[in-house]
Amino acid sequence: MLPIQPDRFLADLHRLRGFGASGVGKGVVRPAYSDADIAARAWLAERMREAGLTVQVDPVGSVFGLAEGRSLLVGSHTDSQPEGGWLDGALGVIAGLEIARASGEAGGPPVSVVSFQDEEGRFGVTTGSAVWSGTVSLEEADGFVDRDGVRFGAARAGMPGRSDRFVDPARFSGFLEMHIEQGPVLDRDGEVIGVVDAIVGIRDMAITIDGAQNHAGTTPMALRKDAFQALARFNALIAERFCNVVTPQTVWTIGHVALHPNAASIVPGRVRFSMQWRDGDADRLNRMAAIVRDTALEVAASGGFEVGFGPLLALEPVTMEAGLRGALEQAAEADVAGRWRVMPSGALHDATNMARLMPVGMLFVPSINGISHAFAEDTNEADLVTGLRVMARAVEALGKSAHP
Ligand code: HGY
Ligand code: MN
Ligand code: MN
Repeated sequence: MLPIQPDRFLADLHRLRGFGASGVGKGVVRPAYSDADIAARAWLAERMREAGLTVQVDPVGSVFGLAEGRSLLVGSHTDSQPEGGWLDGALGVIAGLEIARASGEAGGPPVSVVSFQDEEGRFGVTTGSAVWSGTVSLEEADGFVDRDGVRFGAARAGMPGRSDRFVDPARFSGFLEMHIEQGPVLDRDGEVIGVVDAIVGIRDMAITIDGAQNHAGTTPMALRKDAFQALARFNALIAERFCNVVTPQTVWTIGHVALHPNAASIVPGRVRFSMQWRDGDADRLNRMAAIVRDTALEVAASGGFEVGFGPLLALEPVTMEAGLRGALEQAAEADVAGRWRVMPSGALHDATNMARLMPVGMLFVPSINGISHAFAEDTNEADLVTGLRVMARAVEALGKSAHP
């Protein structure tokens, strides 16, 4: 067994939490390219150097700690949602760091580590790994804007120490990502490990509806073009129309709404909102896209509104590679027989993009009460360590089998 040190791993996880600690529970506020994110990445790069890895920060700010020669790549992301937990992404990066460190100390298989940039989609969806994998071109990504109108191109220019070269994916034999489940299944059923078989796909698009801003006291109801009412109608209609298409596993979310000018005595003239939907079936995602567009256009036409669509960001569902999945399953069975399961991921991960470049495998540990993308996100430390052990076993076994 690789000589992983659980105390060192947990101490580093807690140190990383210190960058952007929210003050509420173990929450963090560390969005991509924020001061806290940049400081956390500098700290991480130092830990990688101490572990004997060569640091390369790629053009978008993803931080790689490279082992010599051909290696497995292990990691995730260290940016957070605007309100996030301490483990989403951070767990996979620090697990990778500990495994690379332990393997280096024991003369085990070479292991490289990565923290991808903007996994949480301040600008897009898994932007750093999407650009590296070619899912999105750098030119296209540079045009993405966040909810405050900042461009990705401008934000990445503020990330210090960037190389002008991307890392060559051919140097890696595969990508392993450990993550919290972010859902209720393992916690509810008293299991400690999930081996992922597939990751759902996603579609995400900003929609703008323009009506007419006017006085809230004098404008008769029949003469209004109220952008909020248009959004409310759109929301009700898509819920009805999706019924014919979705399964109980399909999800959709309007998570960000910017109403203009957002004042009690003004009929709102404009709304910009996010429309996101996720499912394991690409065809269903595309049928939902047609419903979204048609419904928005219909609402606009019937009420005299203008509608605008932002770029449709799309990631297809992916399956995990059989060899890496098998290694994780065997490691789970050896460590926690009867207390693990195979399961899909309803959350997105950098592994989705990595599947375009190399074999990928993913491991979950439980989320207490299934909470994530919230300050209350947490996992028992014993479960974090179990995940680390299972991952280390798999890495060691893959090293022995000379995973191609
Ligand atoms: O939204 C997601 O699934 C991921 O956490 N960014
Ligand atoms: Mn994550
Ligand atoms: Mn997340």
